[in-house]
Amino acid sequence: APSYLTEGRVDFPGGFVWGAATASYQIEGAVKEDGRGLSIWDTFSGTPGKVVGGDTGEVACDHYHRYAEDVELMRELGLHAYRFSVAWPRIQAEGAGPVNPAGLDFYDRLVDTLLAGGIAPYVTLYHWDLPQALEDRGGWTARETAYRFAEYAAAVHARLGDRVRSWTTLNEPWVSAFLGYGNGVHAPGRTDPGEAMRAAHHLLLAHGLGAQALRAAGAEEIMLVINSSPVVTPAQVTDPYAAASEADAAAVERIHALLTRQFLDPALRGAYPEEVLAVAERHAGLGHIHDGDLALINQRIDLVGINYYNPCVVEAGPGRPADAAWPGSEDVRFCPTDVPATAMGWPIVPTGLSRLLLRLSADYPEVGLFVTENGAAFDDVVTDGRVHDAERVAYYDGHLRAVHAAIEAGADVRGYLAWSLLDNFEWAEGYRRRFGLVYVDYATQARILKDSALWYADAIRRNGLAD
Ligand code: GBH
Repeated sequence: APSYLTEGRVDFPGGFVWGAATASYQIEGAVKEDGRGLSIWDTFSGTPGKVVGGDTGEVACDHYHRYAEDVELMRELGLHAYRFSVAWPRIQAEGAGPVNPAGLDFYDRLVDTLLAGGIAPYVTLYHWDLPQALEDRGGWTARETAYRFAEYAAAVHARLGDRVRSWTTLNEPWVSAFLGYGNGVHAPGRTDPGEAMRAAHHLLLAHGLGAQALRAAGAEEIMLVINSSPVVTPAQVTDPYAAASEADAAAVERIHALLTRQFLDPALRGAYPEEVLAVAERHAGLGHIHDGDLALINQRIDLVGINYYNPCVVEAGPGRPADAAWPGSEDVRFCPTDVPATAMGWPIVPTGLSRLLLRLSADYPEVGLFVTENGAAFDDVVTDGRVHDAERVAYYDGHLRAVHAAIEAGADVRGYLAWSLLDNFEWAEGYRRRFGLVYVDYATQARILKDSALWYADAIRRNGLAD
């Protein structure tokens, strides 16, 4: 067995929340139904050369029509919670103005079906499908988009707030800003470091204004979800306690500031890290940061959601930024590692999740943590109607042990959501990358519970891991 598998039985604290997550554009399909408008991902995936195989979300898992069957699978697995996102263009086709009741009806039905099955809905308001009409007016580089987001958030809460207690404003604003406007790997596919820095600020503003609107409407639990990674030197990938040179330690802290503190310091403390302000000033000036913005961004929230897949491995290394997604990373080299990796090429390092949770709980003790995504793509094959995904079982086992270790060491981690419930549209990678607990045969839309799903159901039932 790989060395990252620790042994022995572990029990999670009582009340620990177990679940799974998805996102609207990745699973729903039905992109033209019931008055849905276009999103930037319809445009982007419809542009040749942007997504592997020319795949789009037009049909995806057809969840829009099959949601009841999918909730039934969640019940079989015993999920406590299901995190899904609302497609903004279903609610406001053009991202502004009167709401589309038919779009809200879908989420209304979904929420009722979940509650009838004893599953708590965790609603994410923005998981990357910006209405194209807003992108045409500047998208996240435009300040106005933040105000439109707050109106949209209030509209969704007005319909679902009587039954949904947990609300997430944004999923992974770093990805929206730096892959969407920095290296152009995601929609809208723009490539300008100044635009990326502006987008990051307007996303934070949208979070603050949205959280304020949700709180005013009586939302019980408000969360910001970030993609985060522990930033480590190559030696620390396998030896978490390896010492780092002063230069390497500086590279580590710079990348940690760009990836994680850029979002959590404003949201939780009302201030940008100095080095992030310097990068913004260099690429965008500071005119987009208005007086009072940081106070608006710094709303009281209940939880920070952490999406973790792999550590970020760096060392000091003068040069130009290796990737346009990382303005401010001059003098940092991103390093390859030789530990086993998933089909995405992402190194498998469960101890990275303990390291990350412990650092965040030390740095931001005022807020609770929740693992809102963790999971892996492997090349699944169906044999006799089964999927024997032992590597994914090992991945989940290792990472859940890492979460448990962090809790034992004092981190306040309230729950864990597997990414993903279903195989789905993996953004720029299309359908070839499968992250699901449930296999989707796209030709027939048949669902097959993978071995990892059965294993996960067992972990949920015992609130822990067996020997
Ligand atoms: C999540 O994004 C998404 O929320 C989800 O929709 C998606 O399906 C899932 O993960 C799996 O991809 O070091 O510059 O190369 C994960 C986003 C992917 C962000 C890897 C950082 C590497 C950045 N992360 N990525 S870089």
